[in-house]
Amino acid sequence: MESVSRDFALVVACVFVLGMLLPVTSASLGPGRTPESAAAAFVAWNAGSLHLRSGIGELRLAGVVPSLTGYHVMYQQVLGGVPVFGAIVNVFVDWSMAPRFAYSSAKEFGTDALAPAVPAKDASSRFESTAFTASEPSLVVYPDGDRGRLAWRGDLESPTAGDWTVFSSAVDGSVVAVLDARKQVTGWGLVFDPNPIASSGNAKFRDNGDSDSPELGALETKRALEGLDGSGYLRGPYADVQGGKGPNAKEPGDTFFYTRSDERFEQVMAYYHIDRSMRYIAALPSRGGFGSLGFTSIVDHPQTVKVDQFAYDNSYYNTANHRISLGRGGVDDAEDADVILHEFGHAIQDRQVPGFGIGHDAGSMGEGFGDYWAVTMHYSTVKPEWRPLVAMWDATSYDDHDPAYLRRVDLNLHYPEDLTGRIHHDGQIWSRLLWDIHERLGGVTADTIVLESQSYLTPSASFQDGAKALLDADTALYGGAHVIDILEFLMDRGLPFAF
Ligand SMILES: [Ca+2]
Ligand SMILES: [Ca+2]
Ligand SMILES: [Ca+2]
Ligand SMILES: [Zn+2]
Repeated sequence: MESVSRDFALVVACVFVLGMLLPVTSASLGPGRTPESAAAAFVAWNAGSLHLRSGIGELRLAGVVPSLTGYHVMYQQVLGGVPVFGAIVNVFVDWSMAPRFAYSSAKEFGTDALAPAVPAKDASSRFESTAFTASEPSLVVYPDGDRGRLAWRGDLESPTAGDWTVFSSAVDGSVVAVLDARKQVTGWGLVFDPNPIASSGNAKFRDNGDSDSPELGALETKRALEGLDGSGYLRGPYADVQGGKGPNAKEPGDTFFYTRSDERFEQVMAYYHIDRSMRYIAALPSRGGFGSLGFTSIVDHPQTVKVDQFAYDNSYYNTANHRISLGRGGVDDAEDADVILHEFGHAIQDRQVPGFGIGHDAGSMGEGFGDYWAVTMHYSTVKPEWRPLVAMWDATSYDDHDPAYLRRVDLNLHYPEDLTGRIHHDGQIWSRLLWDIHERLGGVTADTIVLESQSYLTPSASFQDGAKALLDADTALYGGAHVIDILEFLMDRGLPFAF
């Protein structure tokens, strides 16, 4: 009984049943027929086209679900006593008890030997050695391309790191598949990416009091908003966005199409760009496969963001309440992804080393990393000569350069003589170091080293600590393959380092 109800839950959760319409077969089934008997007869007639080598013999009744038009008799495919994950035959039986058609995702494929070489207790201890609580392992055939792999299935839960269904080979213990067990919806929104000036390559745009224009409207680009929780709000596993002076965006259909004069546009900006950063970090190549936690501390809970919070032109991350607050002075700060991502940079560091940023050096590295993070995230959408420039749109309200920018990561500043004591300025020594590493090693490798290095530090780390951490991270991650490059760039900046 237990296994029947579990399999039935699987039917409901199954997201990849393949549609396949079979020809209607008429039948006279006689009196006393039930949905089950009608469906069983239908399966017997159509075993070949349902991909059932052994006909009804490889199906186990999973449940009968009524709908407006009849009954849906669902079977779980079972090979050698082992259920095939997601392999369901769903037979439609109308109100007159005539079976009409079926949808089948049954598999006709070769499988591993159907007796596990890895015992259940080994799979169990493996699942439980992670940061999760795990269900008892259950044996399944996991469809892997055109082959069925015998696997232990574990349903893993964590209050902070999500819920996952993991399939571990019952032949050799390797990871076969990891599925996100949370049901989420993908919505759509209009955003600047990263901002109208950098994305268009045209420096002429101005705020004009937050007004819409056809040219700016053309740069409001449709993007998928992933992971929405289905509440209609801009909430998901990685971002939780709230408005300032007006209401929180709420769209029951998860379509968030606003123009920049509507403050909900800024809310969509915050959701999209933080969610995108989180997904990027979560997907960085992890070493060691499942069970190695990667940058879990960064991505394991949503970042709260409040946009359009105050009328003055500032934004900040607060290490006490862990929130990002963005102002609406001049260009609304959340209309420029660089500003959002700079603040998110502070959040990343706080998630790695709580309270990071005490004192001049750590403060400067925090500002430099925030600028670097904005740049590495906008890199692919901005023309090369403007990539090092941060917040080109927000800066049109207060900067006289042509084009305007808040800061840049490619200045030739030198330690210690170019220090001013102001961390936003001095952070440009650090961001230039990171930029050079990025340009030499490429974004993914540089970002991985930089993020990993930050995990080693204390909240009041010195430049020398930060430099050593970069070298330590490269040694741990890549066997020191890039140590010579990093040393070269440290010397270019005059930054102190020691092994
Ligand atoms: Ca706006
Ligand atoms: Ca602003
Ligand atoms: Ca404004
Ligand atoms: Zn900052």
